[in-house]
Formats: sequence, C-alpha cells, structure tokens
Amino acid sequence: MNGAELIMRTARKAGIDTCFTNFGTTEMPLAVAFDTEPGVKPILGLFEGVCTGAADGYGRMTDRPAMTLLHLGPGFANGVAYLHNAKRAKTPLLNLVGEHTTHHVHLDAPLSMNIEALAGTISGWYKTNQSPIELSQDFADAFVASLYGQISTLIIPNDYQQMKITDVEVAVPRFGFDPVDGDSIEGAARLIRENHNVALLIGGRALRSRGLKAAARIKSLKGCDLLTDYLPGYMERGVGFPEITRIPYFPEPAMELLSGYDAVVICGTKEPVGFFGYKGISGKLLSENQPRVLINSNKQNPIEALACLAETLGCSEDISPGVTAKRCYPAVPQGELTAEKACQTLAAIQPEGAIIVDEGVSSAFPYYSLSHGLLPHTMITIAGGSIGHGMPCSIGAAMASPDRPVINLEADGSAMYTVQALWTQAKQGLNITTLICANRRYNILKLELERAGITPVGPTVSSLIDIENPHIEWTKMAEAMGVAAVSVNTAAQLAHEIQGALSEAGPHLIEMVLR
Ligand SMILES: Cc1ncc(C[n+]2csc(CCOP(=O)(O)OP(=O)(O)O)c2C)c(N)n1
Repeated sequence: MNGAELIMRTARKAGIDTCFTNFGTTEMPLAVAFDTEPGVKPILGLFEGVCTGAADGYGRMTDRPAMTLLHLGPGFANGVAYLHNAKRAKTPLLNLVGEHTTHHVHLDAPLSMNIEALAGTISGWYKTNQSPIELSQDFADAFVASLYGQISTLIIPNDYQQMKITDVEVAVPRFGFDPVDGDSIEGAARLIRENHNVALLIGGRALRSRGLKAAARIKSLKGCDLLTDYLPGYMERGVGFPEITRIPYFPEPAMELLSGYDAVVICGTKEPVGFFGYKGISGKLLSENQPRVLINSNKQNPIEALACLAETLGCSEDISPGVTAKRCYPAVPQGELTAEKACQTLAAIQPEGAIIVDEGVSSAFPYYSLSHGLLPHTMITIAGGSIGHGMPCSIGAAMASPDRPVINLEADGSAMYTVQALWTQAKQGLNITTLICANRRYNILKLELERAGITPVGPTVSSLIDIENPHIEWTKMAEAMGVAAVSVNTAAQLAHEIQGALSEAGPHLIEMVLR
C-alpha cells in the first residue's frame, strides 16, 4: 500500500463516500487510488469552485464531510470562494490538496504557492503532512475537526502519496462534542424567566429538526419569538415546523425587529451584525443595553444546548398547536412573470421533501414568507454571500439525497460564476431543476446604489450592472452541457414546466424571463 491508498482506506473507514475533484500531477497517486483502493466515489468538477460548492451541499445535507481533492495552491484558491460559504454555514468539509514532492518545494516551480497561507484563511484545521507514517492519523484528525462544523485541509506532498507504507494501522476517528455548559444554559433560562419579550436567535444545526423541536418546546411554554440570521445555512421548514423569522437583509428593518426584544438568547450562531457597514448606522444589530447570552461554543452541539435549555425551563415534550405551521400555500398566479410571481408559482407546486437551494438573490426576496406553510422541505441559502454557490451546491445536495428533488432558485448573474456545474449535473444524471431568475442585471447592486443615494446611476456604472448585452442564451448554454432546457415568461408556463421537470429523471433548466 502507498500513502495515497492509505488515505483512501482511512477515508472509507471514516465513512466518507464521495470526493469532488479536479486534480493535477501532484495529486496523481491519490487519483489512482480511487481505483486501487475503491470505496470513495470521485466526481469531476470542471472548476474547483464547483467541487468545493458541491462538497458544501453534500455536507449541509448529511452533516458529514464530503472530501475534495484539489491541485496545489491555484486549484485550492479557485475553490476558496465557495469554501467561504461552507465555513459560514458551519458545513463539515475535508479538503485534500497535493503539494510538490518534498525535494522540489524549495525550487519555486511555476505552480508553487503558499498553500498553508490559503488554507489558514478558511480552515478550522489545516496541516501539511510531515511523514507518510502519519498520513492516516492526520486524515483522521482532519475528519474529526470537520465534524464540529468546519473546514479541514490536509496538504500532502506528492512523494509521500507514492511512498510504500507497511505496518501502519488505519486510524479510526473518534469524535464527540464537548458537553454543554450548564452555567450559560442557566443564564439563558434566567433571562427568559425574568424578561417579558425574549427572542431565541438560532442557527447552524439548531435549524435541523431536533433543534427546531427544542426551540418549539421553548416557544410553547415561554412564547419566545424564534429568529435566525438572514442567510442561515440549512433549515428544515414547512408544515409541522415552527415559524422562524429571518433577520432582514438591510440594517434598518433588522434593527427595528430586534429592538422589540427585552433580551436575546443565541444558539448555533453569533451576535447579529449588518451585511455591510453604512454611514451613520451601527453595524451591530443589537443595542448595547439589550441583555444577551450565547449558550453554546463552536465545540458544543447547539441541538443539545437547546434541548438542555428546554429541560431547564421545564418545557413539556408537547408543542402547542399554534407554534407549528399549518398547510397554507398560494395559488399559481396568472400573467407575465415577475420575481413575485415566480416565487408564488414555486411555492404553489413545490413537492414534499424538496430541497430548495436559494440563490435567487433579489428575485427570491418574496419566497421565504410564502414557504412557512408548504409541505416539509429543506432550505439551503448562500450563507457567506459569495455568489456562484447555487449550482455547485445543488450537485452535492442531490448526490447526498438522490431520492429528493433539488430545486435551485438561481439568479442569472450568480449562475454565470459557476455555470459549468451544469455539466457535472448532466454527467451524474442528478435530479436538479434549476430556475434561472433572468432579470438580466445585477439587481441587488442597483438597489444598493439607490440606497447609497446614487441616482440616477451614471452610464458607466449602469453598464457594469447590466448583463443583458450581449444576451445570455440560457437554453443553448444548458443544452450545450447536456441539460434539458426551456424558457418561459408566464406563471402558467412555469408551473407546467416545473411539473414536467420534476416528473422526469435528470437535470433540467428553466429560464424564467422576469419583467
Ligand atoms: C464571489 C462574489 N463576487 C461578487 C460579489 C458581489 N455581488 C453581490 S450580488 C452581485 C450581483 C448579483 O446579481 P444576480 O445574481 O443576477 O442577482 P440579482 O441582484 O439580479 O438579484 C454581485 C456581483 C459577491 N457577493 N460574491
């Protein structure tokens, strides 16, 4: 067995089954080991951002890491933007990156780069392997670190991947969250008991069904409102789940919402701050005199922390009927498509168990408020605001949940960053329906310019937020990569095409021409 095979064997033993890759010469032994030590399925992405975004989607669905295999510093750098979203979503994810052979590193060859410096900006755990004997243990350490909900990056010199290894045991990862902190739970219980109007701000794993159940128990007894960040990574939603209010994107309405609370209990996320800093507006969304308490650390499980808080407060297991969503959905609207009508149409026909990957940016603003009473589904958002995440993330979500339909609400500008993800969707035959929100501009930037008082927008800036000229032919582009595609401009056509796409295996793209 060589070092690369030892890595694959360790990965398999840890339970890793999928690797999103775009490799090169320095990772050759690892690529060969997919055959000689089978068990981890490699999936080719035609750009590293597709690989890292897909690994993010996989990790969000399973709470287990998918692996990536990337080429040196430049390959890793191409993936960083979508690792950023994964980091913000607290996704478990494990990168393997090849390094030049040890006797070549100091020669400053063309592809040489400081990989550790790159890895350090994004990874909760990273290391360059120092000896082939330690490869298995390094991998197991990387795996364990990722399970806390962070990125691990293991950099492996090419000669160590090739080196023959005998008499080394395959390391078995041992993972456990730290126990919850009784003092902060007591502090939170006191805040809830002593204040009239308390918000429970939850994120990360707390938005999975067990966390939501604990939050709903607390709300049933104490009436706390349940809030989450504007861009939560992953959320179970719909009938039977409690309503979670998203903190608005712009700071004024966000502060208005939060100022209504006497105190805030935070679990699975951190104190809320605005997306951007604006002149004369505080970046912190809570005021200094609002009491707050955070009930978990990064190494404690927020689900356990919430469940423990529910017990401490004496909440019953039963949830009040008023706390969870009842079935409620809009009708398919009529007429030409607008962003509002596109969201209504999706909400009207979205099937049970759908995984909604929301990168609709400004076109998706109306969707969330329509989705509370839909059939149970999963919502995934672009947690770090690094656009181009939707198409790759859908790949990982579909690979992790092959029996569930993935619907990617995708803004046209964002889609263009990683459009080659469609090729991987077709190659793998994934059940993904991509709904392109074709407003043909960077609309959110137009809104931000207006907010900044820059109206009318000058011709040069105007041309920098217009993506219509030349016209992007979505159906041709999708078809060129093997994805069936159609363009629609009325709500009725959209409803018909979504239903058709969902009833047929494989990926589909629907261009929604928005007025
Ligand atoms: C990686 C990255 N590059 C650039 C940006 C800046 N940015 C934010 S939104 C946006 C345009 C979004 O346009 P589109 O996806 O078409 O959505 P719309 O605003 O039209 O709703 C850009 C360029 C970003 N957030 N992330």
